[in-house]
Amino acid sequence: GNELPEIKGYIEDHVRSNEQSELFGVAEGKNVITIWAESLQSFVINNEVNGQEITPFMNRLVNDEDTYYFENFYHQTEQGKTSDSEFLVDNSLYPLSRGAVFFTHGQNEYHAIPEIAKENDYYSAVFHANNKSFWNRDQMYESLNYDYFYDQESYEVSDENSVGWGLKDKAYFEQSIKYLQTLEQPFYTRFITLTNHFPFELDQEDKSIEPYDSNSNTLNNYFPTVRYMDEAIEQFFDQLKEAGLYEDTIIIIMGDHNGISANHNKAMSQYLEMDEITPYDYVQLQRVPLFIHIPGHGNGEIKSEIAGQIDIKPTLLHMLGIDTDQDIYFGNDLFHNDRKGFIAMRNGDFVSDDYIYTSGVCYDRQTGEPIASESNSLNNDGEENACSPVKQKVENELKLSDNIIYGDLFRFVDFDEQ
Ligand code: GP9
Ligand code: MN
Repeated sequence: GNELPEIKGYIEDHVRSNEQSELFGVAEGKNVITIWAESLQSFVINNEVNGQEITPFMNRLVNDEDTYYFENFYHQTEQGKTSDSEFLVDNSLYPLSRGAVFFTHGQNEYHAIPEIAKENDYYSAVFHANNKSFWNRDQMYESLNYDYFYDQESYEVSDENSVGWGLKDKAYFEQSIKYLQTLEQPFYTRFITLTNHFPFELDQEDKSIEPYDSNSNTLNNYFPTVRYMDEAIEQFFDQLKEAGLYEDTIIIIMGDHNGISANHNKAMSQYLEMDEITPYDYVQLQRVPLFIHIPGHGNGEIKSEIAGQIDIKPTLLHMLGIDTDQDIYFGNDLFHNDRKGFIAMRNGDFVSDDYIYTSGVCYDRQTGEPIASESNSLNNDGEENACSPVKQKVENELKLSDNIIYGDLFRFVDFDEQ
């Protein structure tokens, strides 16, 4: 544990803010529902296919007075896909650059949201209609201190109500409500959807919009399944209202990671009416929606500052009125302005307030133009450019996070000491 002083020092100096967020305590004692919108990318929000809106419900939420929408929010996942996004959110630590930390370090000591929430009288549960051992969730959820996992066995799954990976989202939410109603309150919960998963299969009867027309069936079929998920989430909101759970609950909706890989860049450029998808564009396509919905709040707005999955833990805990002075994490509260100024991708690429760094090239974030292309290689000959100072910070931060995981360092931390 002799790396801990350096890690704590880094967090004091570069991550933690002394400013209290403007929303500190706004959701104190309220229930929390987080909805993992499978493979949802931001490019579909307020967009159309074949002249049809793709996500009418979420589009309304963007401008809803009780909702904050983060339009420059990035996923930071790697090979662990959904499980990496869960890891990022609950711990505000980075997943690993290879493999899935849910598998490789499922028995580590963590200090995740469920544990902290429990100290504040919260009950925690995950709802996901897949096999409980997928991504080693059954083990990892114990390490993260979840109270209960409503896995596939909690659901009635039949040929009629399933497609692709399993239970359709609408049936999934419908069947979840009865469990949710029995939970001790306040609760912290996660709902992980499944229908909008590659290869984006959907029964004809569930298609409210037509597929796109390009050489990529993946991209083509993505749009109707995204719409289906949008409808399922809308229904869930209605069901929460009917169940009397809506008023006392804040709802976070987040895309877990991209659904359309670089293999479909040609079709994507056709859809977006661009000449090509450059490496800069591809980074921008890693934006996923983040909505924070606070019923009755009234001050919601569209937030444009850069943000990432690493930021959710401090943001949410502060909204619940839980201070994080003794905690160890790498994200920033999205409701104060005193932030690090960069979002690190797990492969070392990053987005900063001013630049986007990818494939060894430094781009202007606003224009997408490469900067100082003559001396743009950071790695090969060590030349400096505008991205270099942030690149060093990103590498250091990823290393410190890795050290925590590889060394299982939270075994040596007493998070309650004053
Ligand atoms: C599986 C679901 C999808 O349970 O979370 O996983 P993914 O392939 O997106 O990581
Ligand atoms: Mn996923």
